[in-house]
Amino acid sequence: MDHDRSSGEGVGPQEYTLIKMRVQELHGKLASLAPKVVFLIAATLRPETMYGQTNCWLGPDLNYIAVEAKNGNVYVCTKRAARNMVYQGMLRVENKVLPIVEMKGYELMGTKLTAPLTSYKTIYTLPMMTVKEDKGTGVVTSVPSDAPDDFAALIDLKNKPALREKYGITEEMVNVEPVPIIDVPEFGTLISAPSVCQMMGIKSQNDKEKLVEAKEKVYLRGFYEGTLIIGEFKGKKVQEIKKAIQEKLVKAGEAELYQEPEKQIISRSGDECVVALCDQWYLDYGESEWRKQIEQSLSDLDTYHGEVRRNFEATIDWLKGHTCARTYGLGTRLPWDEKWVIESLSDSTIYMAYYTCESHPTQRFVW
Ligand code: A2H
Repeated sequence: MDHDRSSGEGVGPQEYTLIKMRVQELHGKLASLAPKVVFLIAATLRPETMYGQTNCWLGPDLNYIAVEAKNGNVYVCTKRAARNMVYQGMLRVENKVLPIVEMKGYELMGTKLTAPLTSYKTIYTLPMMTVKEDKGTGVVTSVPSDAPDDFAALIDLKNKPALREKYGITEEMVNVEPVPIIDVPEFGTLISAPSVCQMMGIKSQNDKEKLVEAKEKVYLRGFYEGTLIIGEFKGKKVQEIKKAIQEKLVKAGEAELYQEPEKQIISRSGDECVVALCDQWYLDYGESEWRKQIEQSLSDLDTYHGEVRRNFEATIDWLKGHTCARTYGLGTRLPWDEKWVIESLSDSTIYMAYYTCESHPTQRFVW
């Protein structure tokens, strides 16, 4: 909780879609994993762009591990991502990271992968210098049509034979072109990221400041005004079908949902915090009968000011499941599940109703 943190107060969870990219042939450090099925799992916020994947980015100097997933497959990602996953029921062993193989990004370069939705039958792992170890899984799927970062890193590899050589990348591996997947009215039939990069004179992933500006232009327009021009959701607005594509991928076993703190959180005991999937009691403020009653009460109330009424209405609309119990601290035990203690602010909200019929006077005043 917020007051248990020494940094990262107010930081919430960020959900990513993990795209499962199947390793076609197990070589080098991955050879010992045979006959298991091995996936590089790429974290994306834009599952609707997966039709345009052309390659996969790894940080050449980052550390990666292979871990066993719940379904018996093997996942390759950073240790930090695996540490979040073991608390989200995604891996075979829970609450502890057990790497089967450890490797550097450069040891995985040029790996052949099969990725969902893209028209390229094989895509390759390639180096990108700006992949961060402390974000997502450290595996990034590349959609150069709609992500300026991806486009810039790809042209770097196409233009620089020495860079390719350093990581054992052949010309064939970078012989891919951005695929038009999203139509943005202002950009016409041009593909967003390449045309904005060209307009702004971006020639490499080192043009960092210009890339920040290019990304702002491309992402906002692509997300709010874009229409998909490929696949089964062709003709639909990106905003409307993002969730449907995510669900379709998850259902087909081609993706998983994963969460991590949106920024680093350090606990007061000095540990880096993770997002864990835990059992939790909720106050069901969204329950329709309760909601009807509270809306009726509000309409009978003189709020003296329209602003107050609007604030109430907005909160009633927004408030759904509210977590109300924790496993430690001061407070009253939850009567029907005694390992939980009612969180003090929730207690003040419900005790007027609850203690009218079920009284625990001695516990209530232990502070
Ligand atoms: B997105 P946020 Cl088409 N290092 O996926 C650097 N970048 C990373 C990363 C890491 N460790 N992990 C994920 N990412 C990228 C697709 C895409 C993305 C498109 C357009 C925009 C976009 C294809 N690349 O992201 O800092 C991944 O790229 C723009 C926000 O958590 C991921 O989604 O906001 C995005 O950054 C997550 O960035």
